[in-house]
Amino acid sequence: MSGERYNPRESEPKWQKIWDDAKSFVTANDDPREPYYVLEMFPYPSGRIHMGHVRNYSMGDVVARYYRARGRNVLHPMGWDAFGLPAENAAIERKTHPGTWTYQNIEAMKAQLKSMGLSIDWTREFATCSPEYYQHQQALFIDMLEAGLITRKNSKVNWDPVDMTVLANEQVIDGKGWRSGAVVEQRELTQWFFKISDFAEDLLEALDTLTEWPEKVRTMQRNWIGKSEGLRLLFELAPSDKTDASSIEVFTTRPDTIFGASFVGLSPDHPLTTALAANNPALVDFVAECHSHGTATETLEKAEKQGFDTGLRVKHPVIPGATLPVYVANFILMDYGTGAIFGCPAHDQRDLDLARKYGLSVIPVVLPHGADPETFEIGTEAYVDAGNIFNSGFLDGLSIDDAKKKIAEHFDARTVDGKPQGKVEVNYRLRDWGISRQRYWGCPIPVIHCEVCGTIPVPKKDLPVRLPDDVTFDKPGNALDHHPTWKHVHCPQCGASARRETDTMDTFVDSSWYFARFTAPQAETPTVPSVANRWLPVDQYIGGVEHAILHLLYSRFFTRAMKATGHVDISEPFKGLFTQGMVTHETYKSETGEWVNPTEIVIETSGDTRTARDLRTNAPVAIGSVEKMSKSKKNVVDPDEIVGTYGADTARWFMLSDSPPERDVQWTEAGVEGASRFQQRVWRLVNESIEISKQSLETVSKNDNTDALALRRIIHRSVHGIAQDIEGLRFNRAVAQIYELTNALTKALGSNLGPAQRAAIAEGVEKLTILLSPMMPHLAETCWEVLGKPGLVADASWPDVDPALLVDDEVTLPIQINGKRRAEITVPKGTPAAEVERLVLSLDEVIRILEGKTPKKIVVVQDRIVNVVV
Ligand code: ANZ
Ligand code: ZN
Repeated sequence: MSGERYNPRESEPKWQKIWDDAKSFVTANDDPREPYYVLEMFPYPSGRIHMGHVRNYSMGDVVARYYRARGRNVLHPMGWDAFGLPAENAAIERKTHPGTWTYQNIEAMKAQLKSMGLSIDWTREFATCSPEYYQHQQALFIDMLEAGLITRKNSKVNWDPVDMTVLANEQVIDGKGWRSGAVVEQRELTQWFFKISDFAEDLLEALDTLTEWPEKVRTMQRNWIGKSEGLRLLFELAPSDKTDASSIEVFTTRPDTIFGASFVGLSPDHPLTTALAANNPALVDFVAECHSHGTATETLEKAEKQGFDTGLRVKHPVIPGATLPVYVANFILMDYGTGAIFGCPAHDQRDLDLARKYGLSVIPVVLPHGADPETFEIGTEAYVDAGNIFNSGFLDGLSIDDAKKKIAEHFDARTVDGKPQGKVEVNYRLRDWGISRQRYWGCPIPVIHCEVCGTIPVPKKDLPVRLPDDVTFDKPGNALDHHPTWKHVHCPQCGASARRETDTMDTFVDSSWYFARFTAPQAETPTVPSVANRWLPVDQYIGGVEHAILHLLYSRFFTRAMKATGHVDISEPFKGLFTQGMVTHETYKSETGEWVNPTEIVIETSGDTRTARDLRTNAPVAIGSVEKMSKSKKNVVDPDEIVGTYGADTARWFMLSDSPPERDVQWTEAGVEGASRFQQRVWRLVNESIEISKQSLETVSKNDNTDALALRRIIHRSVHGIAQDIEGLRFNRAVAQIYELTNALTKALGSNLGPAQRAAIAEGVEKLTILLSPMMPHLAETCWEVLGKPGLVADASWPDVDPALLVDDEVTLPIQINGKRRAEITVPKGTPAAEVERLVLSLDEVIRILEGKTPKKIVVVQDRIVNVVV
């Protein structure tokens, strides 16, 4: 084999089969070693893996293989997030069943993942669309329903008119459906909700304990939960013939600005609005106009501010005799606070927009530090920053915080309608999680609606509630609802004719507990608590930052809900979280402005300029900016092609080597070729040291040879440093250290090597092979084999480190020749005199000064000085 090029196409499938046959990566739950659970976010089976997957799974595999080598019992599973709309759309397009499409994709993608040589325990694989999985999700649903963690309520929902389904607020982006891109409408529907808002405070507080999460993700979750401390405040209505109501309750976080109030605002869905609309057709029209937009906060924030003067007035709570108008305004949500506000245009942008539009007064009451109260004015921008209160009677001169306290006390001491006028209150922006979806390809919600008994959970013995296979997608909407028989059932309680729930669960439910299922994927209950508790939380979770809110927050909630129902005994699912950057590539455009795929061009370099032309037509192609790989810009490379050309190890290596893992990595031909060359270099090095490695070397531990000792220091430092970098997920730095070690070993190879040097090289090459194995596992196995090492490198222990070789204990000795300092030399501390003498006499400067004479005497004071007498 020696002398030949390394051939990944031959060796990669070979080792994959050997690992498979040896069950190398199958994990036993009863293994007594300390557990370590590493997980990458499981893929949606879209049909093919992309380079983002390659990057994600390469990182996870390094972690998995590393901790295996460290003697941990590693759990590294893989599955499929397999429910969801694309399967239904594909079914409609291709006239097949969503399941057929899904399982074909799974098969194709699994083959791709296997070709990457990932150390995955495939015996634990599952797809969330299989009844074996979703029956347990249904059981969890029933337990959570019984534990009061789920409710059914009527609510305003985001309706996607293209996908014909409800979307969660998180799934509405810029007022549009996250998948369809259609402008979302508002509808009122009865929906199932997980009561995530009950956990708002806990979900918020526990973020502080997630010290192994990126700060940015924690901040995003904090903002999403959106805790506000404020005041509920009653405004007395001035007598009016339009309503019997006597007061309006608002929620404010800025009671300190009360002297700047210029109106009270009601949500279009506020009961008072509804009551007033009964006699006011113009108001009915206004409310309808508001409803034609989505409910998502973002949509409301961006929409133009609109108001409707109800004609009602309230008494100003702190200025005797003054009154304020009552408006209905489109930006006020009914399900936040009280659905009513007081508007202070000088210090709130939305209020200011409304005030400018309808000519309401703008009274500044917070004076920026250093500003002149006589001339300070508000233009088109509200002033929302710090300052001191002014124009505010008894609050004048106070800071915002002090004014908040004082005004809260003031209102607490007064009463309206027999209640305190103001009460301190905490509010959260986090809404309950609406999970009803009017789609077929999802987990059926296991309930039955009976006219006599109401809404009844399906008895557990009747689970799973299976999706029917014989469905058609020729009509828009929910195929389950269209099915002729599926929904007609008997009530499990009274036996009367009843109706099955035809909504299915949001697919984010499926991914909210799959990590727990992996711990006992064949169990007859959703989890085996003792097993789950041993494995969980996941030690290291790796995935994209796009899941910072949705999936990661839902999973945190679901884990708490599973704890409350006895399925696990932990609250946080993921101890360590790592969000990797994206894979980018140059873009190319033809003369006619069409995107061109990298495989269709050739690049020519002359000096510093690079030009591209079309492979077939020779037409020039413009080289564009570097962007995230995406089908729409055609700047994608296909993992299959890369693996076919260079091998999986090269792809893995390049993905790990080029940038810090949290940053974007740019895929380049030059980069992947560099990785491929490195693979061959390692292969040559190993081959050239086979003979050395196979000799028996009893003198290995003798450190009396400086070169050998220096090399051993590099080896041991690499072992130590690479371990630290992998543990810190600094894969690119680990890779850089492997390069250095390879260089050092290549340099050390040569003729006339003494036994200590040969031993050091043998040690170094063996250790290099192990260090390499998390990143280039196939190459490492091949090297291990040719070096004649026993077993598989996949089973080898991480090399031991001699701590003595890590301490930086070199000394620089001055060299005096005939009493004059002429040179110096750096040697490891404690280097014996004879060795120092040898080294000194081989120094160029010394040879020059000696001019061929033999020194009379050489005195080496260990670790201090060298005196040469000529
Ligand atoms: C008066 C005021 C003056 C306000 C001022 C702000 C600035 P956060 O911090 O996000 O909780 N608000 C209250 N309920 C609302 C609802 N249902 N829909 C829309 N807006 C609502 O925001 C709380 C602030 O948002 C509250 O404080 C209220 O306006 C408004 F200079 O009260 B504020
Ligand atoms: Zn019944």
